[in-house]
Amino acid sequence: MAFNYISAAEAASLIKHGYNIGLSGFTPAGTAKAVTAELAKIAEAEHAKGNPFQVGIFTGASTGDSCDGVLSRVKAIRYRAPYTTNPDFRKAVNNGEIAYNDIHLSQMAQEVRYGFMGKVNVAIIEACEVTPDGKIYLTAAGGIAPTICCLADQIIIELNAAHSKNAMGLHDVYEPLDPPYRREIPIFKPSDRIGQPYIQVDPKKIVGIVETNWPDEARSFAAADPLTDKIGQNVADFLAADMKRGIIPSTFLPLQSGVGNIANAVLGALGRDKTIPAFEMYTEVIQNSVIGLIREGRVKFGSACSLTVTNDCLNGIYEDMDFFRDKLVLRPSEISNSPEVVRRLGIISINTAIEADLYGNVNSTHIGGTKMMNGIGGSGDFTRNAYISIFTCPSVAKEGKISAIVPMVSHVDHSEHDVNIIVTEQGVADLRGKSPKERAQAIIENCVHPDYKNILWDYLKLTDGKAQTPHSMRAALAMHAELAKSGDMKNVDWAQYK
Ligand code: 0RQ
Repeated sequence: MAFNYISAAEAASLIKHGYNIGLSGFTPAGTAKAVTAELAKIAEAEHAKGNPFQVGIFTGASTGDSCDGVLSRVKAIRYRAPYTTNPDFRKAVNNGEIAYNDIHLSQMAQEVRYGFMGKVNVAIIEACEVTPDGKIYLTAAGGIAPTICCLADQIIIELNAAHSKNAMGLHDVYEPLDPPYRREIPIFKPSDRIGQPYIQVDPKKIVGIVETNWPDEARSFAAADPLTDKIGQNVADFLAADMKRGIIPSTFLPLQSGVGNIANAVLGALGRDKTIPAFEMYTEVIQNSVIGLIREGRVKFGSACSLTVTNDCLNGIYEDMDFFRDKLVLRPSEISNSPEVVRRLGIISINTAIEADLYGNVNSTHIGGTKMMNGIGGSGDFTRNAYISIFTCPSVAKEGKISAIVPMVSHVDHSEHDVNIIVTEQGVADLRGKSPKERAQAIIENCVHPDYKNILWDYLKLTDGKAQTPHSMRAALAMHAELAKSGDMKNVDWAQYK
């Protein structure tokens, strides 16, 4: 079939007020860019005429500025799910301008299929190749692309020359059946391939192809610093010790690691620790550090949803595809993050907390209990089902005015039942096999910053010390209240709660 080649502006004009649009991509990797940037211009023009213009966005994870950024600045987003990292989007959500549904990334595709979020009108898919018989070859991420291609009335392809056609073959596209027909997802090791390297669609649904040359909008990383290096080293030392004790098999287990500078530092430290054998990753994002470790032979295989790497790193992969072809696979997010597969493979999960409490509950999403930061991402998919679940964070934030360890978290994303290990630059609290009271001791002794140790011991003295989970209900959020009042948690005065 001969396709209709159109401009990004013509493609955007197919999208009407009230539509739900489905986007390829996962993190800024593989996300459509040109059509959403044009859509923002249409929304702005319509608003200037006094007309409403807003859409719903369904995607894999965060996107780049050319989607969440431009669209939130012109107030063109009514609804969005799931995870996002864009500062302008965050501002709009916390101003009450956008209905934001922060769900586990593994659940996004199936919740769209189940009809929980409404119809997908148009899918915008970034591809490195599309064939006349409707085979779409994705770029740097799997995301929810297979599902939205299947559900959408119309598909727009962004054929992006910034992604080499060498990306063809990177993907393993597989979509499970819905209950009651679902079967096991037959992945038994990270390198197993179970699907096709492309998405097959009816070519008649492809209403236009937009040719672009627009690199991914991935963030670059801050250089490692002594704090993130120390956290990374603590994680590596803990894992090496657990392997020595026989808790982790001597062949090691596949790792999942979140995004950001701490995750990069953790992987750097694991790569350097030669007592840990070369390992595999079954994860959602592959960052620069993993690519370096694959080249060095320290990571044997990487299964992920996206290559969330800098553009020079991505081009290096494309150029070296003969080397990487049997060492990397990209999957849709419902497979890369599948709880079933995570539990089966025995993944060691490593994610970042905003704050943790004395009993091991973790907040990954909210500041001060009410304001959204980014979202839960895939951290819950992995944590709940991991062989060992680890959370890392610096012991203090904002020049020491905030303790990351608090009596009670202001919002719960990962409950005490799921969190095994907490790591700060101060040390490692091993919560496995411990009662809540034992966990509190381990966390204060090993993870809390020296400035806050006595404050937290004194908090426990306000409780009866006997209950299953000792708390003073009046004082449990007093450190947060003090931060809001004076700007420094250290000023908390327990005397008023005695
Ligand atoms: O503030 O931006 O003003 O400097 O929070 O914190 O230390 O820079 O760390 O960028 O790794 O983000 C949990 C948000 C950490 C992230 C979170 C302030 C701090 C700073 C950011 P500034 P850092 P990071 C993989 C798995 C959830 C999803 C997930 C995240 C800013 O890792 O979104 O894990 N995770 N997904 O100063 C107030 C506190 C604070 C605080 C830190 N206790 N109170 N502010 N900050 N602690 C990804 C995917 O799923 C795709």
